[in-house]
Amino acid sequence: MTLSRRSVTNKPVLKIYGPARSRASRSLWMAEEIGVPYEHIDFAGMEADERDEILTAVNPIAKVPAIEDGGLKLFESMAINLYLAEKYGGELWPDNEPDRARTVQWSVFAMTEIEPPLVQLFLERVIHTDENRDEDNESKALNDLAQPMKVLDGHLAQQNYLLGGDFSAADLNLSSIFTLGQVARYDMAEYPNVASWADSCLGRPAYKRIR
Ligand SMILES: N[C@@H](CCC(=O)N[C@@H](CS)C(=O)NCC(=O)O)C(=O)O
Repeated sequence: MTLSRRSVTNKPVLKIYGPARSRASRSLWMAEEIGVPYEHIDFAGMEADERDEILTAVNPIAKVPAIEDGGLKLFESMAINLYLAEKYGGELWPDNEPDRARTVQWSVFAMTEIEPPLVQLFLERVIHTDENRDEDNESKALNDLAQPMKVLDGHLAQQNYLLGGDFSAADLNLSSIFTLGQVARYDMAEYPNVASWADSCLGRPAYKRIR
C-alpha cells in the first residue's frame, strides 16, 4: 500500500482520506489554511477494493473525505471542517457564540441550498451525454440556485466576508462548493458580490497548494 504524504512532521496525528480532486479538497484546504500537520491518504494507484477496505474502516459508507484524528473517526466534509476549525483553527474559528452559530448556518446553507443544484448543473453540463442530458433538469437547477444566490449576493454586498471583514471557516466551507460551479460553467454575472468573494477565497495560497 502506498500512502501519499503531505506533512511537515514525521508522524502527524491527523489523517485525511480522499483525493484532492474530490470533496476531500475542502478538508485538505482547511488543514492547509490552519497549518495543522496531516497525512494525506489519496488512494493514488490503489485498486478499488483496497481503497474501500481502508476507507470503510473510517467511513462505513465509503465516501470521501473522511478523517482520523487521534481516536476520532469522522466523515461528512462540513462536519470535518467545523471540527478542524474549532480544534485547530485559531483566527478562522470565531471567538463568540453568535458567529460560531453563523458558521454552522453558512455551512449547512452550502450543503443544502447551493450544493445540490450545483451538482445537478454539473451532471447536466459535464457528465451527462447528449442522450441522457435533460434541459429541464438544467433549468430547474438554475432556478433552484437563484433565490439562495440572491440572498448570498445581498449579504456580501454589505461586507467582504460572511462574518464581516475577515476570512473565516464559514467562507472556506461555503466557497469550497463553488469549485463545482467553475467546472459546471455556472455564470455568476448576476451575482457580482458572490463572484468576487468566491474569487478571493479560492485565490488564497492555502487553497492553491492543494490543487
Ligand atoms: N455529503 C458528503 C458527500 C461525500 C461524497 O459524495 N464524496 C464523493 C466524492 S466527491 C465520494 O466519495 N463518492 C464515492 C466514491 O468516490 O466512490 C460530504 O460532503 O462529505
